[in-house]
Amino acid sequence: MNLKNIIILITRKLPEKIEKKLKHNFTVYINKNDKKLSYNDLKKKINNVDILIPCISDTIDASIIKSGKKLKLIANFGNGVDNLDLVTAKEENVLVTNTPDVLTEDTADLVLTMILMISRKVVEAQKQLMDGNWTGWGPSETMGQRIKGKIVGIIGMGRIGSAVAKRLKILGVKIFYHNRRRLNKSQERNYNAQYFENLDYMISKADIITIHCPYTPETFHLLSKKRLKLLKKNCIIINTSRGEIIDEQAMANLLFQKKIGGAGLDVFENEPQITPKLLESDNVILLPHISSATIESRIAMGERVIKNIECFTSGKKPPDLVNKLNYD
Ligand code: 8YV
Repeated sequence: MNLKNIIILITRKLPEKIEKKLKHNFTVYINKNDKKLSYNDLKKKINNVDILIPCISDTIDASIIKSGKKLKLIANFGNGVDNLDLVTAKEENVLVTNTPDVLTEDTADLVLTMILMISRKVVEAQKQLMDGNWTGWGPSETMGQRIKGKIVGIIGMGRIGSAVAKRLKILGVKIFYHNRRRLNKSQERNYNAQYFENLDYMISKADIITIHCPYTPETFHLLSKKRLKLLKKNCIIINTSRGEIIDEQAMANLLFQKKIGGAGLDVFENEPQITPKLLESDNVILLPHISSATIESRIAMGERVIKNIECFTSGKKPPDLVNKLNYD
């Protein structure tokens, strides 16, 4: 097969090195200035494309997939695939791959960064100084909370949840976790982690809660308005997974009323929109979905996309298949 006959559409600007590698072998439509394609543009552009490389910022729904008359593979540039209609992809015989592993450590680092910054009120303290309001040391100035001995509840103990647990163990916290399946004894020992089947109970005991489950119809508003009421008054919520897993409005109200301790959020329910009350709340860190934004991670994600495409075009099973289709 002449690979140059294979047409690839990359919806966003990827690292130069990755685009160059793809262009070397295939016919590639790139997005030079990274302007997000409108829904209708994407629908038109996908028409004669064999392989689509989308990102989280693209909604690849049934209508888009069906417009890709020649579409055979969606090689998602990202780990989460909640932006894709997997059911339609399967019906239309379109394979889907993602980029697991390569962004685990960077995401876990950002979780730890937010836990430490919020517990020690770093943003608030810096603001006081930068605003020119620091009058000198005082024994009761900007007091945070000690991390050691605190209970951290991890929701979702997959790759990223486990990488977070590994880092937290060094800080001497107690690790509780809730997961679809329980880890084996040696893994639990390794992370010093205690399993809780009952999510309500676990979150009511935790000082910090961090979310690492994927967003699926089952996890939509997993932290619902009702559940959020179970949290301790000082509880800190960290979310680097997907905004839809928490009822953002309910969480914002609790933060604003100081009924919970703080939040570190890298993801939001309706990105790039943010519930206004969050912006008015104290002790929050609000970031624009940057948990995997390192040069190393972006290149590794791109390499993973290339590997999946190369396997597919040479008739081999792509390593990161999300839907198995013909390879079952
Ligand atoms: C990525 C992410 O940056 O991989 C994921 O699931 O949420 C992000 O860290 C994004 O998906 C890129 O498309």
